[in-house]
Amino acid sequence: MDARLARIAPAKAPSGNSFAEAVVMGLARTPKEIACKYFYDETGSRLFDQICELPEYYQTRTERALLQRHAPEIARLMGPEVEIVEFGAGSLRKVRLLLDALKNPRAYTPVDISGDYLADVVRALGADYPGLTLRPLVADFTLPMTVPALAGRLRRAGLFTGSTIGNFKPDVAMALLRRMRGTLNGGGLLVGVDLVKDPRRLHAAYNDAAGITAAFNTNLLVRANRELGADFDPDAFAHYAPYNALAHRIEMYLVSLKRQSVTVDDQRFEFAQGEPVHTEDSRKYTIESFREMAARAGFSPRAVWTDPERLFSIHWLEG
Ligand code: AVJ
Repeated sequence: MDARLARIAPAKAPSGNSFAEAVVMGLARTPKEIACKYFYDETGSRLFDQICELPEYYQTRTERALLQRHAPEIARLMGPEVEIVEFGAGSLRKVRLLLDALKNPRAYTPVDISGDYLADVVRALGADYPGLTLRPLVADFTLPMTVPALAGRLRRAGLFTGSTIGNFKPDVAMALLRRMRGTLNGGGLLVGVDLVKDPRRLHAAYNDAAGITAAFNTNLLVRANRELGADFDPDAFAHYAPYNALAHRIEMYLVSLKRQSVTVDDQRFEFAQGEPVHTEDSRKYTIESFREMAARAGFSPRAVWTDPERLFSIHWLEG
């Protein structure tokens, strides 16, 4: 390990059995559910990167283009000498667009639940930005957490991209934004938000022809088999992801294709033919509905950028 990486603050690992608990408790419920944050083991993180490249998944490329186009203005709003704190950092590809535009960025603190993956991508970023203090934190940002100040008590700017906010129920999303506002100590937050649109476009984005989203969804079962010794037959479950136009959300399920029983952690779970396991909601907002929620969370919504087709939006919220 080189000197710069050695200065990284010790990573806080999430508790070891949380996935086991989530599966066992989620399958005991009616309807059955497994929280979407468990998609992101290393395989899941890599499948998600493949989703981002799909022709149907317009979100990532639209957001990236918006970031690229407006980076100079965003950099001005964030100001010089900042510490960037990114919630759910993923592949770290988007932050580069900002780092290249920011005036003398001092530190970067990516927070992600996928520890091995984070270590990998941080190593690659460090090689390209020598002189930037890197502080990866392996943590579940949906839980309360403290991000200790770095030397120099740097001003913070937050990054919360990819429309990850859409995974949370509105009241939970608001509480999460409120907590992020606390973490940022008065600094602003840049949030990427997917917009309400033609339901056919949304449906296609979660039902891609190549079947990558289906593999991403089913990977939850593969992960349970590998990590928990469960005996799911992944082929006996179908990926099902309809758009609920009334509730403005994609709902993702794994549907049991037959009557079957599965054992996880010495517990048996019965599945009826056609019984769904709810694995994700991906809510879509209007520009106005998101700004309203951000304001209720204590932020002052300022600039907002969108593409000509109004597929996606990026919001600058002042702390
Ligand atoms: C990372 C939560 C924003 O909801 O679009 C992609 C995850 N799920 N395809 C989304 C996802 C299926 C993605 N988020």
